[in-house]
Amino acid sequence: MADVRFHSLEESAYLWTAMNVADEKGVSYELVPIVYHSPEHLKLHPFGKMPVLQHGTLFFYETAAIAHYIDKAFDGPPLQPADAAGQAQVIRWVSIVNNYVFPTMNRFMKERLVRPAMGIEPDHAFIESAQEPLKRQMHVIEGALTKSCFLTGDTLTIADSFLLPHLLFFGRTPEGEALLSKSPGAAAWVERMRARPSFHGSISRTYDAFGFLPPAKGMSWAA
Ligand SMILES: N[C@@H](CCC(=O)N[C@@H](CS)C(=O)NCC(=O)O)C(=O)O
Repeated sequence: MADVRFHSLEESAYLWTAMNVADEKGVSYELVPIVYHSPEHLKLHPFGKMPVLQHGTLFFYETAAIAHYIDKAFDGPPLQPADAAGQAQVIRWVSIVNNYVFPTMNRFMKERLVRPAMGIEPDHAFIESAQEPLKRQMHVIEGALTKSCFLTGDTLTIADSFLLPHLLFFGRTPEGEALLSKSPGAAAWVERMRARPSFHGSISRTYDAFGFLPPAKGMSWAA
């Protein structure tokens, strides 16, 4: 039996973060598909989002709480630093992803790739309005990843698992591909994340679910 269950749809970027944290920690999991906004889903998550973690009789929603719980409740390599400044750095990066990166890069990927792949007209106004924020976000990310191997230092933390889905999928858009080609620190980080054994736990579940999207042409990792 798996250590934990994730109640979610498999295409959720936040699910991938949670699975990546579990894979880094060595915690086994199973995916329990939800019926989006069904009474059962809303009972698990009053705001109708995903994923929700189940560990025995314990349930948690909000991916920051899920990641923290997996890190603290199980044996395995620590995925957060012990010192106050290191912890603050991790919280800052998780907040950056939640508040700036996810709303921009995730929506951008959907407008640029998913909608056209489904024959739906993208929101051109959003695509235009996202250009400057995307550049700013990549500038900040590149600044961190030229200084160290991972977002907050030379050891992977849960913060890296939060960023991973976004750079992977944004990198498949023309704008993401162009920005990554000018961001050697971020591009090397993507390669580094993909080379980790943890990547193969989550890739089979979520990345493959987006196999219908066009791969980024210049990126060796996007094929
Ligand atoms: N603050 C939530 C956000 C989770 C979230 O937005 N998940 C997306 C999937 S990646 C979702 O539930 N989307 C469905 C919706 O917004 O209705 C968390 O950290 O877990």
